[in-house]
Amino acid sequence: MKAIASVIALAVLLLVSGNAAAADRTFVIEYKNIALTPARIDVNLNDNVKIVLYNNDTLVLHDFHIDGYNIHRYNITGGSMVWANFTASTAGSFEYRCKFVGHETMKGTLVVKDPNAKTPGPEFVVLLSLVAVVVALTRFRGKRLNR
Ligand SMILES: [Cu+2]
Repeated sequence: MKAIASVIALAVLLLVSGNAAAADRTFVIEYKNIALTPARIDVNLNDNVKIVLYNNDTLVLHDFHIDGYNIHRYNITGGSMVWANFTASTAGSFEYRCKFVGHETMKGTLVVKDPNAKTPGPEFVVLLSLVAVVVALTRFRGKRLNR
């Protein structure tokens, strides 16, 4: 019985633990017609992130801010590219935006996920069912032996 319990414990550990390594991630955010594309960027915790900012509004000045990461790029001229490199060291959702007056619609969300967060997936339900069956069988066998 201890062997079965050990195998189940090991399986649970394997299912709920991740071991994703930090990756190099590059994104291009385009400024066009007072909008930012994409409006959402997803990375994993500790990824090395490079965001290239391309101002495709030829005659309009923009800027870029992720306040939660203390990233600020000012006066991105029309037709130019500027970039920001950083390590995604804090998990969560962070707004990025242009702060020019009238550019409030130029915003998006940087989502930094922790791949090692303990969030069991659907396979966990299968495992729990298996545990329930093993426990039930053990009790049944125990009752028969006690007669
Ligand atoms: Cu702008």
